[in-house]
Amino acid sequence: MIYNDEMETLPREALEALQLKRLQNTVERVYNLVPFYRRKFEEAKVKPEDIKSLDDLKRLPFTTKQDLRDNYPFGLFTIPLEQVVRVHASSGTTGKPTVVGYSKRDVDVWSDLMARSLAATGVTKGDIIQNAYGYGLFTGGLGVHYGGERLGATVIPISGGNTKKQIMIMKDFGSTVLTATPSYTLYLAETMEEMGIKREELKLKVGILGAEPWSDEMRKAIEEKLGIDALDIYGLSEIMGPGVAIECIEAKNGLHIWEDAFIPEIIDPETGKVLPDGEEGELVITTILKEAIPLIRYRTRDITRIIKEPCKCGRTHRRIERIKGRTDDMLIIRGVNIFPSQIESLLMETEGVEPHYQIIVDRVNNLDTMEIIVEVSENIFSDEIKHLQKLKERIEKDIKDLYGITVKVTLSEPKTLQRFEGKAKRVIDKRKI
Ligand code: DLL
Repeated sequence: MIYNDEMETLPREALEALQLKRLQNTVERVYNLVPFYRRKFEEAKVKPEDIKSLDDLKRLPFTTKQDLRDNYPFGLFTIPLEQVVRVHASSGTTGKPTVVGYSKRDVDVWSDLMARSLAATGVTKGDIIQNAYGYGLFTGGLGVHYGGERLGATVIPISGGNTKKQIMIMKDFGSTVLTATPSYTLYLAETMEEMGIKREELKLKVGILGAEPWSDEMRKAIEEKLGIDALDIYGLSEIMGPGVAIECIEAKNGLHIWEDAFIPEIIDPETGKVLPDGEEGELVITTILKEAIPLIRYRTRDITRIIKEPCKCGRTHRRIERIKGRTDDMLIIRGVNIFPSQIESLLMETEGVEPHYQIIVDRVNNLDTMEIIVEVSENIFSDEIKHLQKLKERIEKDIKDLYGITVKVTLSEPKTLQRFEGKAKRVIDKRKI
């Protein structure tokens, strides 16, 4: 279903004219109100009036997570605190969190974009949304919550965790939509099995999953276990939260990025050069509707490409391909670039292993080493040792064939690896510790 027919199907020309107008307003706004931006623009020798076309966007300097940290907590806000009605923060791996603020209008726009996103996955006001994204400083819980209410659906604000109760409620309340990270969804499915509850006993029809990278193979496993359509939702707190981009149920192929609110670019992460549509690189987003903390050319570090072909659903907003990983998650093992999501795809295609794994990277005698610990299925586990040995060797060989590097695979007993209620942490890079 299309939530905002006029905006979501706006012809490209009109959409781009709207983008330009909003971009000019935003640039003017940050230049006048935020000393940080004024300084950066001056350094780049660019003034708001230089932005005459969308193409001029590339003249503006990038903004990074470090810039947000340097201006911690409220230094990049364009409005006084009495006009800020909400703050969120994302906890980085190191140091201080990244703080973002929202004006009343920002929350309103976010609710609308999130309602649009939910509608694009087929959710209507008749649906019951079990919202298992964490509530709190993380944007997942409240972001989905406000969007669900805006759409008129019934939202169960259950948050993450409390897994058995979660399943009881899902069954008793007849939840039709699950919103959670893919890794928590897997954990829910597994707990359901342990409780002896079959997927037919639930009314669940769609999962709107995101906040972390997940492979297509993982999607298949989730859809199979729960008997649902699993759709991908993308967002980041710096830009807004969930609902920046969403897969539509009609195509289930790429995520529409809401271009009346965001301008996406793909750059070469090494040189910063803008790449043409279709090429893979780092996603850079400029917000053009935000009040409290607009961001100009924010480097997301997420790797994807822009799909230029129009979508069969009729929406005119371009799509991005599912996120492959982050530039800072990419493992360089003896010079070979590997994304954890690629390892995940490979494991998931191997019979006898479960979607639970961990990657441990280390450096021994100046040489990078990689160990993959993966759980085996119950039925394989009871097999003879020689079968297990074969399975281990097969995965090692598959990885060698694909990347040309030797890794160590360790099989782990069923249900021994850590489960996650929010974002999964699957890589331990001891080289960085
Ligand atoms: O994860 C917002 C969100 C909540 C998105 C709920 C979707 C659903 P942050 O905690 O700031 O915000 O983390 C943002 O998570 O830069 C990506 O690296 C990653 N990420 C988010 N969605 C996806 C996705 C929320 N669908 C960071 N696929 C982003 C892959 C994703 N990675």
